[in-house]
Amino acid sequence: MEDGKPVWAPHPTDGFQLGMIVDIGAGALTIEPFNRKGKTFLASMNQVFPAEEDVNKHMEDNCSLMYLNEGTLLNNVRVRYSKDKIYTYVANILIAVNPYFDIPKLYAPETIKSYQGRSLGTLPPHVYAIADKAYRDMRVLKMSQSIIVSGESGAGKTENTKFVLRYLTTSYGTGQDIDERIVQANPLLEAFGNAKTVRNNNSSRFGKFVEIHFNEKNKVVGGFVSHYLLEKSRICMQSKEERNYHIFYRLCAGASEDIRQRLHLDSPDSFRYLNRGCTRYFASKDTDKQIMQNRKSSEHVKLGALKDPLLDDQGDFNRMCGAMKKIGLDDTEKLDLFRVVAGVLHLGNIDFEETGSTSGGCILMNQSSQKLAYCADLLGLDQEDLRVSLTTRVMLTTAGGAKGTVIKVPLRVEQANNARDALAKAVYSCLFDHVVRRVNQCFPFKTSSNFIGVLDIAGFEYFEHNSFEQFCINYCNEKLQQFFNERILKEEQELYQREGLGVNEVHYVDNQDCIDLVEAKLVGILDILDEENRLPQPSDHHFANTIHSQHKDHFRLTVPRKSKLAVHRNVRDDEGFIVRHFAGAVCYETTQLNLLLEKLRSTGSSFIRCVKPNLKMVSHQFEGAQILSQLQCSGMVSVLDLMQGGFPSRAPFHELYNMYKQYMPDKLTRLDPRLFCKALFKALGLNENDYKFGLTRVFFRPGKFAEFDQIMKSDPDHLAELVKKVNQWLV
Ligand code: AOV
Ligand code: MG
Repeated sequence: MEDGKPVWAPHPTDGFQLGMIVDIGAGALTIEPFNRKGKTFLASMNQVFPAEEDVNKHMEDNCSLMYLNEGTLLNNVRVRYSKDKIYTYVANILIAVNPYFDIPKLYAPETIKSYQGRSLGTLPPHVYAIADKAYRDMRVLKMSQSIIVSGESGAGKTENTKFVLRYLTTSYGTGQDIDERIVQANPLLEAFGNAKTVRNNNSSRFGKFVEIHFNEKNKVVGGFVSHYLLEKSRICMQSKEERNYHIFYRLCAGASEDIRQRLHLDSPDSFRYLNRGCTRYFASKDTDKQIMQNRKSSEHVKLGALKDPLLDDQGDFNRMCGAMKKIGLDDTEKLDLFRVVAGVLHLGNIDFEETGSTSGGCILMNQSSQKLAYCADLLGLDQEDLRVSLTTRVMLTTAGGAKGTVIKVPLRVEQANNARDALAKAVYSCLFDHVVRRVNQCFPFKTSSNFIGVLDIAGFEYFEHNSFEQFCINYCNEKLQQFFNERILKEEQELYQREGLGVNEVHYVDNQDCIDLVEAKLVGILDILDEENRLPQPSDHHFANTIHSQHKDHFRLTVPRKSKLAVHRNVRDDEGFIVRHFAGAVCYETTQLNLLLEKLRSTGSSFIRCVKPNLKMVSHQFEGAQILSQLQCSGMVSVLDLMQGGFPSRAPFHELYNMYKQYMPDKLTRLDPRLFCKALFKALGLNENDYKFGLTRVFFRPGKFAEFDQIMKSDPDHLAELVKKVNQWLV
């Protein structure tokens, strides 16, 4: 970097601004922004990056730029986004910016056709190109593949996952039912596992790995869905302006009169599990009186005030029923699912009151007997059993010696409330397991040769209050980040080795210490939590203290994730982060995660990094600073560092040969592709530091392939000049 050259310097909201270095100090640079002449500011050396000469130029593969750094990456993605080009490669990794509107033809059937069998990079970047690469790799290498889709909440993971599934089943299916079923399973899974959150109106509250299985002829034979970490707390309680799972509202809004009566449904307002999310969809200026009036208006009487104007619960209900039919669920099965959903709602409406007797304990409040009756009926339980289990707890006494006797201890109101909520969560999560199991029966397969799996898990999350569930999600993401580092780095290294390039090892930021903090035996957070749960009187405070005393001065503990995003957004310290609501099922979940990673490790992998362009969830708005955070968090910036020091552009000899032979003299084209390239490069007098010859391809330093390509495709006069040069060299 030098005086007078354009640079990218930090900007608080845009991420970077274009400027010029006007002075170089000991640790800082003085920058003059291009659009505010004379208004200089200081920036530290490591925050300023060289800019491309033409900042309006954009590249399909970011590695074709001359300078690979976070400034040029952000700018490239920005320029492309402004032209509705939402996909960009960084070598083989796909960046996908959520456009928040339907880009015409982007996913049309003819677009699907055009990507079939085409190598990555021959057509504009697309999620279809990644899907096709996975398919071709599977076929050629005879090895299962995985596509890992990541990004923060609302970045577009689930949508891109669906595009991959649609692409593969359309392109390589057999045209039978199975293809459509794999696609149609999604609306059903989303109905039971997605909800409106403040970050995404259709947020997946579970992770999934969808495998499409292929036979020896590489045709689709079936599918399999595994699911991870359904968020259970949402079933009983939602944060402000969030909702419970879609299915509850859809059922209330869309069920036929007959079903409504059989399930005793009412508007969502009348159910505790739906009306506590404080979800009032009225403008904040509305007075309470207006809100009450709105509530009384006919629409609200019919659908309930919890109707979200952005969501079409009734239409979605019909679409969901359509999907259920397509995957082969009949009306009885459908009604059975709805019974359980309604049962959970009625369960939530059961209230308790003190008995007033000396023995303590509680009884059902007056109106609750009816709710209990509904619930028992819908869930197929005995009313009395249900009442007893909600108001008492079973204890095994060892008094009197030999065998323990079972006694029933009455519960206090607060304990009974907890028992009710725990039961609701258990029932709903069993229901969700059942839905996934049932979906899997819709696309069975006897044998399969290989599969392509698509992983879509909830993205890294931070809320004002982060519970155990956020902790699990973030831990999951941390593990995947490690896998990403491992893969990209390892593959890059292996390729250099295979091609005999003799390049030094590449280094990257490792997050093993963060993972150890969570999962180390005995001293890891999960083991400490497990221990705490076994204590007769577990407490938040004791748990937090143990963690802090075990990990004094652990830098990950003051900042939970070593990500600029977390620092940026003032994520609270680890104590608050972890201890707030802790609940069981720890060991189980970490085992459902290790299996997944084992599976991923045994496959070839591709990565899609989704990016959320703005917090308002609107189209055509590029909030640079927060996009930059996402690119940093997803490891893309580290990848650029790696590429900048390596040889990011590469082209097989035969490809170069085919591309340029038409311009070259016969004498040259008679050589085999490798020699052809060698001769051509020598003749052109290319700088030997800019490229390296491997066994099968040429590797270029950042930006050098673009330069070379430009020389080759320049005007005819210049080309004639080149050919003359080559001829001379050949003599
Ligand atoms: P997520 O899966 O990454 O969030 P989604 O895939 O649900 O995010 O995307 C959020 C919303 O963005 C969708 O409902 C669409 O409205 C819009 N969207 C995303 N991708 C596209 C696209 N390619 N074209 C048009 N609109 C799009 V989360 O599940 O909350 O982490 O856990
Ligand atoms: Mg999602």
